[in-house]
Amino acid sequence: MSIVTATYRVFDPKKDLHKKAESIALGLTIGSWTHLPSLEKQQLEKHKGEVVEVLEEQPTEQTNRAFAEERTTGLIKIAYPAANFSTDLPAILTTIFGKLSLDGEIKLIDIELDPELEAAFPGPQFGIEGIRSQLNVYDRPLVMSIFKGMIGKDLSEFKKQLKDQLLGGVDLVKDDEILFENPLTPFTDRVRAGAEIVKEVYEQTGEQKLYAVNLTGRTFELKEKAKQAVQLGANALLFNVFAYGLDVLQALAEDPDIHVPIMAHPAVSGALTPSPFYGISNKVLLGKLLRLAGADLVLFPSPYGSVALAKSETTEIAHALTKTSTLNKAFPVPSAGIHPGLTPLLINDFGVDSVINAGGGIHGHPGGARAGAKAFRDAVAGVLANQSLTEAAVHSPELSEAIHLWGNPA
Ligand code: 1AE
Repeated sequence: MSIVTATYRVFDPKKDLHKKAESIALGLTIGSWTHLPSLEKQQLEKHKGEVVEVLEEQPTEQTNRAFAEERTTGLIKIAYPAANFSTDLPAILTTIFGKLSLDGEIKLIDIELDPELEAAFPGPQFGIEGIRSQLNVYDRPLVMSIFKGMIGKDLSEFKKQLKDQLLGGVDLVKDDEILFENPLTPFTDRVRAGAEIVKEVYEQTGEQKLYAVNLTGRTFELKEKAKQAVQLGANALLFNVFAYGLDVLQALAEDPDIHVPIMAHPAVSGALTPSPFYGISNKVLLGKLLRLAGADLVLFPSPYGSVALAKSETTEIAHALTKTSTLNKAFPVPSAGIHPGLTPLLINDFGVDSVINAGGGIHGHPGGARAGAKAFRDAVAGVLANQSLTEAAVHSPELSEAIHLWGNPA
């Protein structure tokens, strides 16, 4: 029988984790068990949630400070039969963490879908392998940059920024997630101009590039808009998935007419993940669920920049996106406040199968975006050649300037 298993961290004022686990397992499935007549028990057996494991933990200082009275802290793991839900993420999430999430003192730490259930989800359509083969880049982390300061600017600025970033050597460029439909750079104009420039750059350099246009607007218009974009030459999409919902991402990823990589932005996810006491772990939300729903590239805060996550969390996200499974692997894209000096740390943490992504760290380069992009490429090449950044900078004035400006924390 197909199942989903959920692991929660609980903070139990009644100090009985087994009882708590049993009440969740039954409360989220058949309601009650002990007093049922045996015929009903037989009928409901296949719908009953099962407590798989209960593990008491030492409460941390933080836990002791957060609650007025003493709590028993621990992990409880519950298996939910797939007979209870339809095969879609809204049904699964509502089953395992619907009303339960309102408790406010329980955090969803992990989920596991058995292989049969996992196979019902699309996963990344291109993933790491597919994107590498589109770009013809196999042996290094990809470098990506973000349009910056585009609000209030017109298409000539868009074209200039895109060209500079691509000619500097980045592999992918994404729209800023806060750039929506607007009269100065309308969606379709960005797509057309983006496709033209990607072609020009290919003709000039022989390098294939991806430009991810921000797919925005009302939910029920997104599919048509994405299809139109693909017809006009879009070769990637950026999607603010948590402003819409995971199932919307899945619907886009599954559509054969939207056959381009989809980049998931973490905007809004911070409303669900940061508390240790409630919400959903980053590993589940940005890792497992985004991969299941079909994100090819996943942006998340790195441990180092302007908005940072703990390294243990970023490692878990990256692992969830790339561990062996029936689904394609998604590219981890540690982001936010990234500059060339962080390249050794990022490659050390996330390996070659990752994307180094920067906005301010490219556009803020004293030599402009083209020099900023070149500084990143030279930093990557240096790290892969086992050089320190200082050594790599000897033959790269762009990297040298970047280190001078932002530092070399490695
Ligand atoms: C975690 C998302 C990062 C992002 O989208 C973004 O725009 C970063 O910009 P910079 O690199 O911090 O300037």
